[in-house]
Amino acid sequence: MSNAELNKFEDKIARDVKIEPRDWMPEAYRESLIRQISQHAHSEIVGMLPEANWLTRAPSLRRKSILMAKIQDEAGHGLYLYCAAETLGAERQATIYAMLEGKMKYSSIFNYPTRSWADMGMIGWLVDGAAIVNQVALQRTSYGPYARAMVRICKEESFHQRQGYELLTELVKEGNDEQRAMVQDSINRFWWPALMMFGPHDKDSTNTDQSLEWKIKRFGNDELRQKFIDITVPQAEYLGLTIPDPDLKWNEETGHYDHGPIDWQEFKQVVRGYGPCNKDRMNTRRQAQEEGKWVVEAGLAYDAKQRVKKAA
Ligand code: FAQ
Repeated sequence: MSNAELNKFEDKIARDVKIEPRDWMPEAYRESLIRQISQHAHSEIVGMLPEANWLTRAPSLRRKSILMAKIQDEAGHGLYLYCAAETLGAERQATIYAMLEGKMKYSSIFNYPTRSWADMGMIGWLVDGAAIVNQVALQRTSYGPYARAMVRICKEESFHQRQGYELLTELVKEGNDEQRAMVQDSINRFWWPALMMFGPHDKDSTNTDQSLEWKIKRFGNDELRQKFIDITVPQAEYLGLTIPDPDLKWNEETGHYDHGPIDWQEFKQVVRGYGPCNKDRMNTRRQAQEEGKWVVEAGLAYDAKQRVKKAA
């Protein structure tokens, strides 16, 4: 590395000029991006599983079509993100195997079970809602291919969030007491895991300071989590739901909601692989990888043949 290269990189970061695949970049910047983008891609793919659990039990054709479209969108998001990681030199299959071998993470939220139909609305409203808050900020991330992938992903996530909220609105406003109780039970289970999606408090975060400096992340974990809470509480009130946090209250002075302590022990357990569904999720993904091997091999063989043709 020459000083001139580093200066050029730092100057681009300072001026908010995107870093592109052929630009020189510090090795640690490249590695941190591969880590975050791959983790994000894995989350989109594993994230299809909790919803797929309810596809065959959707209560109407309309709901089934919406859910199916949403799950397919998540697959697409995974693909854009694997492509973005490839521009940094991360070979896709190797990245996928790293996740299947437990060497790479995916979002903690997808290790929780979906026990009722209300969970389909809750995932759209809370999980996609949390994902959007994070991803809107990532549209301004410093790495070009990641930022551009986020623009399209955010548009689709926005539809996901809305369909979730609409589903829940119908259940609580037009449903019976049992259906309202089902929605309350769902938020009781998903509220805290949704807050954990934003990662540990900044003071305990390993990557935040450096990622902020490089503008990979544009905000810290706590600021984004707070933003999500501030947006979501009034929406919960409209639905007539009680957020399962007795310490949650509006703070006139700060202009934000105060919230109770997050159970970081639970978060660590889930991230280490001991959440309610970790084993199940990994087994399903491993089986899918094994059964889909021939498709990958056929795709790669076709690609190789095309390259030979082009070169001839
Ligand atoms: N789960 O130092 P930090 C979606 C790890 S997409 C598991 O603060 P960082 C769409 C973290 O990796 C949801 N691990 O980390 C959808 C690090 O370990 P490492 C995914 C977590 O990267 C909806 C360690 O803890 N979104 O939902 C989690 O600076 C519905 C210390 O943390 C993204 O990935 C966690 N929740 O900040 C799909 C967005 N949090 O890697 C289907 C992009 C932290 O050093 C259905 N990612 N860790 O070994 C990001 O913005 C960041 O990576 C954060 C974490 C904010 C998630």
